[in-house]
Amino acid sequence: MENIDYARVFEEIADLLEIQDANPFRIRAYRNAARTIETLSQSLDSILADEEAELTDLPGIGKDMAAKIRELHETGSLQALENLRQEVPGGLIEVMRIPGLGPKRARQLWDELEITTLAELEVAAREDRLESISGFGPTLQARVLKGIEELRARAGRFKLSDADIYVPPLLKYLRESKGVTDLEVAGSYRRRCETVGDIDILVTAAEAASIMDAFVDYPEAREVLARGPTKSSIRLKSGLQVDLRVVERESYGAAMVYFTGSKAHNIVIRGISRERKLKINEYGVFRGGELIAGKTEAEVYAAIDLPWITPELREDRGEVRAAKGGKLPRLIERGEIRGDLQMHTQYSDGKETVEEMVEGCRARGYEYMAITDHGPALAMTGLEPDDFREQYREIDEVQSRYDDIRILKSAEVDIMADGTLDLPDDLLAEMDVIVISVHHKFNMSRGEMTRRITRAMQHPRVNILAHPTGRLINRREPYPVDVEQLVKVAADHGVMLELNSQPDRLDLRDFHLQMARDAGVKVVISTDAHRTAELDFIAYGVDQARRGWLEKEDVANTCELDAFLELLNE
Ligand code: DGT
Ligand code: CA
Ligand code: CA
Ligand code: ZN
Repeated sequence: MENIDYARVFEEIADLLEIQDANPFRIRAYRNAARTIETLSQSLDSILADEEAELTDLPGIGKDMAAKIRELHETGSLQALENLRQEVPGGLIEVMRIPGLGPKRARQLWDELEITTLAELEVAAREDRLESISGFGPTLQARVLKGIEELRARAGRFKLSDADIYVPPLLKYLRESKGVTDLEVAGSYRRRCETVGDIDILVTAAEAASIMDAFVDYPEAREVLARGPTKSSIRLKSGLQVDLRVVERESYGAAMVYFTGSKAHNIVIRGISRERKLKINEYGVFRGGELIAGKTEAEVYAAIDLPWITPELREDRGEVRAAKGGKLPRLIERGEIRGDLQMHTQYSDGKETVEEMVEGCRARGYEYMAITDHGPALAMTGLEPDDFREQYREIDEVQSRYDDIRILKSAEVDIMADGTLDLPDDLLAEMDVIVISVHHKFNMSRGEMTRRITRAMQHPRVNILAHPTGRLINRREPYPVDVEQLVKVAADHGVMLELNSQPDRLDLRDFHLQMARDAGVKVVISTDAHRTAELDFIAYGVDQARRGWLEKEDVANTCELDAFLELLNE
């Protein structure tokens, strides 16, 4: 089992307990355990294999949790979960995840309307029956319907970071099987899309049948959806679907181009082929019946007079025109990032200390970093001005011991509903860099929200607008906001826009980044790390930046420290 599979079990228990209105401490214990497991750098299976290792040494894992982990490891299931599943209808978990609902309301729907599935919830909402329950009303009912629709629209897509858990072990397994020559992933996964519908793998092999056997026998497969001589499909236990195609060596490049897509990109290059009286498909480029290219991608593009195009750009957003004109961007690379400009510590909702975060950034070779704990508007965890001053003294102290990294004093300042900031100007004046963002009151009109944010951006000390649209992939739509207007105000007032690298944020999105770049607005790629391990999320940010056509020059935190500080003062 992967760590995330263990974590999912504990999350499910916590959800079910919450619907049952169980003791909050018990619920929290399961959630803490899930979080610990999810972010371990070592696999639980390998820890369990080690006689010496003690699970209870892990944070949030007591005796009881350790026993449950062992039970899961040994039996593949958990009695406690099975019992709960008997007691609570499984569909209520989905019901509870609809925005505006939650465990308490899911419980109410169950008690009062006997709703146990999304389908039943939808019928009840369409028949106006939710309004009759206390605490519900027409607004909530409309919101529930919208939530169900949104859920359906994105059903089945995996976040790229989740696919990244399941794909590498499968590739390793396949590469170790007999007779494999080339093996690569194509499709949206190769283009580094923020979510993937399924995984497309291409293989060349001495013997197609034996690689197909290995594929359908993959121990992590839940079911075999199709099995053929050159194409098979499986569904993994995680629910992720994988297609595997075996192709001839002389067609490998053509198949990579075709199955990498996107569909829209393929259509454009097919048009170009036609202009040249050529035919292009997954087998190659043909003049009449003669194969003129197919072995490598470069050869295929060259046959239609194009340079090789990076997969991240293959979205029909101008890449073929740019390729023709020799104007393809030289995309940013991960190694060019010199600092991380958003992260949290134990002062607010982060899990590690200032010093630990500094060590994490040094380990990644950064020259600068900003500690950006939340301001007071963030309920429960936000800091008051005095807390920031205390933290800044600690930063001075830590800084005095390191001369290879600059620790910038900062805050993630909340934008209030009226566009003012949740921290006073005298404190802002003590900061090296100021990051602002919206964390509450999302239900505004597009015009109001845009005015709110642009007003905050015009505060003379503000440097960076963080996660500008507030969306959470697969969980929350962006708040209504005019991103074009944000880009314009950013250009006019020298504000940088953040690309937040949290795999469920990736905000701004790729096409917004392209918009920012075209307007000459600098982008900052930050991780918003809440622990040092999350500093590695930068890879997801860089992937999306590449999809947004960004070059080194477009990204402020590729600058050396002095140049970056100069940008802040512009
Ligand atoms: P996904 O799986 O929804 O995240 O997105 P993709 O891009 O991986 O799409 P998928 O798995 O349906 O197909 C893989 C690639 O195969 C796709 O990017 C382009 C190519 N392809 C599939 N169907 C067609 C088609 O009808 N026409 C063309 N031109 N290409 C296609
Ligand atoms: Ca796919
Ligand atoms: Ca596919
Ligand atoms: Zn934040």
